[in-house]
Amino acid sequence: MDQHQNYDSSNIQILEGLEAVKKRPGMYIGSTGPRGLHHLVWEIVDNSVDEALAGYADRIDIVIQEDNIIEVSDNGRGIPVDNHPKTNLPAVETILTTLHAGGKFDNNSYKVSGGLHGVGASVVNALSEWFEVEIHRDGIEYYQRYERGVTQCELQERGATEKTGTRITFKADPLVFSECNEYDFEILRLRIQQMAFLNKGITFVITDKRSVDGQSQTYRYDGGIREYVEYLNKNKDILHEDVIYAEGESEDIIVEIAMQYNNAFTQNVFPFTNNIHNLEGGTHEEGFKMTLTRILNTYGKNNNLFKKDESLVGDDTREGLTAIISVKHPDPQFEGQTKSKLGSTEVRRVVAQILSEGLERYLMENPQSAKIIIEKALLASRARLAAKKAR
Ligand code: 0RA
Repeated sequence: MDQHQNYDSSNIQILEGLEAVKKRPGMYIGSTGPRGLHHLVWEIVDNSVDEALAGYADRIDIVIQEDNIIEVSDNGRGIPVDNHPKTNLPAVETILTTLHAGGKFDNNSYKVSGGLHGVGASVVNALSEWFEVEIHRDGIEYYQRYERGVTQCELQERGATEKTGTRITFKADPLVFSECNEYDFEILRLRIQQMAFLNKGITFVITDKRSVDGQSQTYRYDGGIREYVEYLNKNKDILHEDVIYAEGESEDIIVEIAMQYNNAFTQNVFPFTNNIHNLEGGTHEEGFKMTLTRILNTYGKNNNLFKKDESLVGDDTREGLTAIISVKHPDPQFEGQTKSKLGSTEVRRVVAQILSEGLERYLMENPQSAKIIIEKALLASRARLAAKKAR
C-alpha cells in the first residue's frame, strides 16, 4: 500500500468513527443532558491527571470561559506531535480524531483514566462545535483546530517556547447538547476537589470566568486521602488523633487506605477505583471489611480486651468509621446494575495484605488508640446483642 492510499483509508476510518459518535452520543458519554455535558470536561481532565500520575505534570488548570467554553491546561510533556506510522498524521491529530487511539502510542504508560465511560478526547472533539489544542514541546509551540471532530488546518508551529504542556479548549456542540449547555461550577468544583484528595501533590485550579465576579479555587493536598478523611470528619468528634494510613503496590495494583473513627454510629466507607467512586462497592471494599474485622478480633483477643466469648462482627468494627479505599488498577473489571461494582478478584487479596500490615502496625504502635477503637466496636457489639435479646 502506498503512503497516499494508506492516508485515504485511515481518513475514511476516522470519519466513520466520528460519525458513530455523533449519531449515538449517549453510547459514548452516557447522555446528552447535564451529566454528559460535564462528562466532556472529565474526559479531558483525566488525560492531564494521567500525565501527572506518570510523574510528568504537577499542575492542572480548568477554566470555564465566557459562553461555556472549557479550557484545560497541564504542565506535562505535551501530547506527542511526531508522525504516526499508521495514519501518517501527527500523533496528536491521531489521538484527537481516532476513536480509542489513547494508549496505543505508549504501552508502558500507567493509565488511570477511563472509568465508567472512559472514551477519550476524540469523543469530546467529535461532540464539540470547535476544539483547539496548543502544545508546548521540545521548544516549539504547536496548534491545531477541529470542528465537530474534523481537522481544520495542519498542525501549525507557532514559534519558540520555554515551557512544556498541553492546553485544550473546546465548545460543546449546541446541536448535541440542545437542552443543556451551561456548566454548573459547583459540580465541577466538587469533583476537582475530590480528584485533588485522591491524587496527592497535584495542584488543581478551577476558575469560572463567565461573570465579572468570577470565582477561582485552588486545591492541592499533599496528604492525599489522609486529608480527605480529616475533611470528612472535620465536624465530628474523633476517637483518635491521627488518621490510620496504609499504602502499597502488588500485582501492578496501587492501594491506599485511610481511616479514622468518630463517636457517631454511621459508617462512611468510600471505595474508589481509578479515581471513580464505586457506589456498589466491590472486591476492594470486601478485602477491606474482612481484614478490618479479622485484625480487630485478633488484636482484642491477644490483648485481653474482650470478655470471655466476646467477638466482633463486621458491622461492629465499622460504627463511626470514616474510610477511603483508593485502588489504581491498569485494567479493572466492573459488574453490577450500574457497572460501578469492582469485580477484579485479585484486588481483594491485595487490599487485604496491605491493610493487614498497615493496621497491625498501627495498633501495635498506638495501644491507647487501639484500646479506644476496640472499645467502640465492643459498644456496638454489646448494643447489637442487647437489642437481639430484647426482641
Ligand atoms: C506522552 C505520550 C503520550 C501522551 C502524552 C505524553 C500526553 C497526553 C496528554 C493529554 C493531555 N495532556 C497530556 N500530556 C501528555 C502518548 C500516550 C497515549 O497515546 O496516550
